[in-house]
Amino acid sequence: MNWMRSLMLPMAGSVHAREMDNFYIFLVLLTTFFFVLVAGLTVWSVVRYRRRPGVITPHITDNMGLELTWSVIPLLILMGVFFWGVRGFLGATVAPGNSLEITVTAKQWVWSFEYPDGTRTVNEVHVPVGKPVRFVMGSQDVLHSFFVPTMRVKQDVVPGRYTDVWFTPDVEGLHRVACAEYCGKGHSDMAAKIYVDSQEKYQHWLEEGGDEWKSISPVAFGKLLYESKGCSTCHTVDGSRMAGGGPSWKGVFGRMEMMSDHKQYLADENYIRESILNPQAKIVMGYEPIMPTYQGLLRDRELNALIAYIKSLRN
Ligand code: HEC
Ligand SMILES: [Cu+2]
Repeated sequence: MNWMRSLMLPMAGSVHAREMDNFYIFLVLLTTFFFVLVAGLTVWSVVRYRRRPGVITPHITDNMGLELTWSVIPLLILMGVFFWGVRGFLGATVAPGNSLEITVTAKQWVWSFEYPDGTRTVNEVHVPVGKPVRFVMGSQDVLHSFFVPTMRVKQDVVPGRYTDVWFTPDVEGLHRVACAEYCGKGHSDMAAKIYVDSQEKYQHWLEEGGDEWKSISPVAFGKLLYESKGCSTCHTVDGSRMAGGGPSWKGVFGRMEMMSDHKQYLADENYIRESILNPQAKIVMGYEPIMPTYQGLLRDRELNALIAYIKSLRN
């Protein structure tokens, strides 16, 4: 059956994909069998009962046994097909609880991806082999469709609501995403790459982080991190003080900061870095020591971007 698979279908990248293929090939074989059977019997009857001089064709009006046979056998087969289909459909609908969740945002004409730790990528996403991954998807403009041929999944991406797909990739390497819903003139360019990585490669990629920082300035990247890493829940950037939060970042950089122990420090790069990685070391006068440490949660590149952003708010 493998030759049929490779003849008719693209490579299968998950257990689900192979199950769908088996189902598909079964349906092709089943319908071929019945096509040949019915067409063959028709031709045979035409020949067998053709008009011949002196031969009277028997006049048969019904045959209970035959009618039951051709009703009951197809009924049983179709019920089997139905339950096989439902099983596959339900399996494809509900993602396992331990899935890696990746948020997908579609907009004309790019796919952007966001990981649980806030790492963001554009048109490229890495997933570990053998682990279920669930894509939670939304659109910022029109209808798109997330289609991964090798995983045999395709799902509309709709503005104003979330849809999802999931699969457990088990073939390492490059898989492709295409938009399968015509969405404007750049539709055919709306493609992304899914890299299914070994555990080590995936870990390495996670440490490296996404690629978004490559395309924007450190200040713009810092501003994104300000929102995605939760700083914005405690710090404003317009000079106002957030209730129960920390000092506004506006004007902090380069200023002499008074600590709760009445010592003063210049807020330079090192001070900011320490404030983020070890917030309890120096507590700004008038504030509670509630800031969590970001040690191990931010990459150096991200720290630098945050510092650049805070610097840009100097005045
Ligand atoms: C739960 C609230 C909270 C969150 C979240 C938070 N901070 Fe803070 N932050 C504070 C508080 C309160 C202070 C002042 C007390 C202190 O110095 O620890 C502070 C102080 C600072 C300072 C020193 C400010 C000054 O005026 O000297 C910097 C810089 C800073 N935070 C950066 C960050 C960054 C970057 C993030 C996100 C990665 C972040 N904070 C997330 C509460 C928070
Ligand atoms: Cu599209």
